[in-house]
Amino acid sequence: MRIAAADVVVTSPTRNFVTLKLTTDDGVTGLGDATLNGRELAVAAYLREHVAALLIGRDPARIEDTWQYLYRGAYWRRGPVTMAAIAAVDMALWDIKGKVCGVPVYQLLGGASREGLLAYGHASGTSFESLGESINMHLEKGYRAIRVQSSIPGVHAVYGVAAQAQASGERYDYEPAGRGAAPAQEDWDSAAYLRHVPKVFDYVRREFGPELPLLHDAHHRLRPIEAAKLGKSLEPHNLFWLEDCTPAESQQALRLVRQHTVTPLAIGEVFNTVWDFQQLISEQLIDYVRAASTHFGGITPLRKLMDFAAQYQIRSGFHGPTDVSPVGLAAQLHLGLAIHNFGIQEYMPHSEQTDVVFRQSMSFTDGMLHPGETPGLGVTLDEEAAARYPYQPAYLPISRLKDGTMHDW
Ligand code: GCO
Ligand code: MG
Repeated sequence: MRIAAADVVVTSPTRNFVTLKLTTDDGVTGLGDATLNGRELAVAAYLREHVAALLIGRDPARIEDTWQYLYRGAYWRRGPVTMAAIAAVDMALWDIKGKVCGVPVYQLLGGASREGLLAYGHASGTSFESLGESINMHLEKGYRAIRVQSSIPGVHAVYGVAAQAQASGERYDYEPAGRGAAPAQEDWDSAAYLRHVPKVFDYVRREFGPELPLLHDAHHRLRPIEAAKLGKSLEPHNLFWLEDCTPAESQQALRLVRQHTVTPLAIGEVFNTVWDFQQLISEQLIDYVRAASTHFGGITPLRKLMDFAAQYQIRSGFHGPTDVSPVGLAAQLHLGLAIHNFGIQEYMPHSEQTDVVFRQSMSFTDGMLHPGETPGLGVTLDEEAAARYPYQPAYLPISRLKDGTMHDW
């Protein structure tokens, strides 16, 4: 069996997705996610112009060798564009192998280690009251773990606080920037944030009790000493994790945070290779790995990362925003089901339009995700539906301090 075609599909059913479709000479197809939010067409071009032709004629069964061929063979390693492109190839090859063998991909990865995957949903509010409503809505939908984000007095627009749709109970597809030719601008004030967040968790624990697993995302905005202070101030509230408390480039920053707090730490949604995690894992500076299969080179390297992390009792908390496509989500559901050191899976349901373009075998029941039993990854792409939603420029927001200084978003 040989790879006969490699096609890149860009579609925008409420948000942009880049999908690689590989077809073998026997007519078996495999899908891979190559979506890089706000820089989508760079990965589409990388695949179309530099990878597609290299794949034609290769044996689709050789997943590891193809991964190494694209990673080592390019000379220019790592980085989000390269690794999202390689991820798409890797996922598509696992999808093909599953279909050829007639089993879901998790069976190829060692079989299920659990019945389902604990998922967390995104609750948010502009006031304590609306936050409480949002948490209740998630509990009613079955979520057993909840990420809590809140507006901050004095800050105009804050990361992670959803617009109207969520509060009214509709399905929402969190697109903070919206579409447009340039990024929207938000503002930021770390001191105001550090004063307010402990009050938010005082409220949530008072209303919802001590047992509900709660998570919070600081979205790379704090300096190490500020992050340490936040972690310490949230200790009485027993968080499941504090996410991305400092910009992720500096692994050393986490040493300082760790010295001061026992609040569990999660990091790595913007990481691309094991090297970004090396110090964090070997020095046990984090508790959860936030990588996404889509931005980390696919299932093959993420599996290796999790085996490395397992030696240090570090668990998975794979990145699952709506900008990871249903194909990328499926890839990490199969992996999460198979590995021993699964922790939790982020879950933001995709929009209805997205669910029409990508049909999924996965299920969400009583707060637990399962990839389903369809051979391969369990996602099919409706190309006619995809063609109805052409690419639209969309950017994540940028963030500036009150004096105009650019800040981390
Ligand atoms: C999360 C993330 C996302 C990112 C988004 C950027 O924890 O889910 O922080 O919401 O902001 O993936 O493209
Ligand atoms: Mg995050």
